[in-house]
Amino acid sequence: MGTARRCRAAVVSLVAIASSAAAGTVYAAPSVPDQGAKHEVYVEADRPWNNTKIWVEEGQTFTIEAFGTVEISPGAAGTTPNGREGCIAGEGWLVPEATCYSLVGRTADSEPTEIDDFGGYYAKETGYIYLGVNDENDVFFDNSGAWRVEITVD
Ligand SMILES: [Ca+2]
Repeated sequence: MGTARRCRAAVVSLVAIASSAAAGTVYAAPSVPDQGAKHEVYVEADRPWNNTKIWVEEGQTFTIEAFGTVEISPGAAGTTPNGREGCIAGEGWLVPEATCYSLVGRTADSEPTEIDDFGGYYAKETGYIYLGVNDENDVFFDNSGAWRVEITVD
């Protein structure tokens, strides 16, 4: 079951994440995931953003495939990563102008975008890839489930 979406893409720009290392701490920068390796992550529906812990360098391209369904409110029918067709998120949503309840992503603190079925994703800035369900910001708490996502760094 579950709708597979193949997305060639790079999403998402990033702003370098501020280091939280305390002064005097030896801090190792994250390494780029093995290129060509497929990384499996879960996008939990009950929080705005999920840090995939997949680190990409500026300009790097990657593909995203997403599977499964989540509930965007108690008892709601399962929602695939495609979201609710014909519904465009407004102000107060995680990513306004993107499809309601669709898979959205960003890198670091860059402008987020909808992860759709086509188009190339690339990291506009160096940092982690974040993914989420495009719900209204104040009603993530009643969501449940997770999409399974496979990210392959080109
Ligand atoms: Ca909700």
